[in-house]
Amino acid sequence: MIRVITFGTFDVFHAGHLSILERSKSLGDYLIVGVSSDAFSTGKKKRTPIYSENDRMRIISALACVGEVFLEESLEQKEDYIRSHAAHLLVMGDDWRGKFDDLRNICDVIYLPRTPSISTTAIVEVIKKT
Ligand code: C2G
Repeated sequence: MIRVITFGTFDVFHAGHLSILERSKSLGDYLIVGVSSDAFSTGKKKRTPIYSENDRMRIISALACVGEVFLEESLEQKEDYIRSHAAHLLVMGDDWRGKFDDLRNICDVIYLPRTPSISTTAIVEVIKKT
């Protein structure tokens, strides 16, 4: 039973988010997702998420590929989250390539390619212009 963990804000949920979650699940048996809190995400992206952390967690937890979700409050707690959820494999998008290599002493770490040409920022820009 391989437990996979991944993290993200997943604001304005789109097909790129779905793809990384489905690919993450396919690398193991059970997928755990850390959803970035509003405060953490605002600090990271310099923009308040459009969907609240509660709504983002509800959307992610309703997906067939997701076993459970929890709130991710900081990057520094990543090791604690991996340990407390007994994860064997950390999956991140390749925009984070190299950033979590230190965690290889507690679990496997894989960076998957991002889906091209889709992002929350681009969607928001299109909506603004419409
Ligand atoms: N993603 C993707 N393709 C896209 C857009 C996003 O594969 N076109 C992936 C990202 O690589 C990430 C996940 O979807 O793995 C969530 O993306 P974000 O919400 O932008 O995540 P981020 O805020 O970078 O949070 O601890 C790290 C963070 O929580 C990661």
